Amino acid sequence: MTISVTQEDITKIKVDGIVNAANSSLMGGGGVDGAIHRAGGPAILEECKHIRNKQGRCDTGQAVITTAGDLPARMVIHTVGPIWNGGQRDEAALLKQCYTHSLELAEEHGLTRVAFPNISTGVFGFPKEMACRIALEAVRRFPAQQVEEVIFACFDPENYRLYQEALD
Ligand code: AR6
Repeated sequence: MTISVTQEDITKIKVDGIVNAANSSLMGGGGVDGAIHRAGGPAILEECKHIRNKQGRCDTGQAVITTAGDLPARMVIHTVGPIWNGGQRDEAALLKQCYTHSLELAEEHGLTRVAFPNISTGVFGFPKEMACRIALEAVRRFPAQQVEEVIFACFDPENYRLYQEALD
């Protein structure tokens, strides 16, 4: 599996699947979640509502999948990162699960190229350096069969630098 990093808006990336850093309501929000729903149009929210009605809220560390509406990507994987709470609430393990569960969904749906944002490192306050280490380890250890390429779409310069350094 190839791992790369780019500094761009994830809503502009043309891959099979992009990952959304959602919240457990699945009803949209700010940050990358807001950007994805804005750019993707109402179809994504409609599918999220359908999922909500069927299974209820999405727990932290879990992921669900929808189509991508008007986005150039084909599918959106919505995962719920942990809110940073000083590290005492299993945040690291939960963040790792976000990456692993998202990749499992990608495998199930035959997605070969997947782009991740830096889950939990915005509003949810997860320390960026630790999040970078966890994300890379989770992706590297994932036993991928379908997924050939993972792209880390870093939006802020600090995350971009961290991933670049870690991948060098
Ligand atoms: N493309 C790629 N990355 C982005 C984009 C974008 N268009 N916009 C922001 N980021 P955040 P969280 C980066 O806050 O911390 C929402 O309200 C941003 O620089 O989007 O997991 C949800 O509904 C940061 O590095 O997600 C939840 O309630 C990263 O995306 C809550 O925020 C994650 O920041 C989730 O918080």
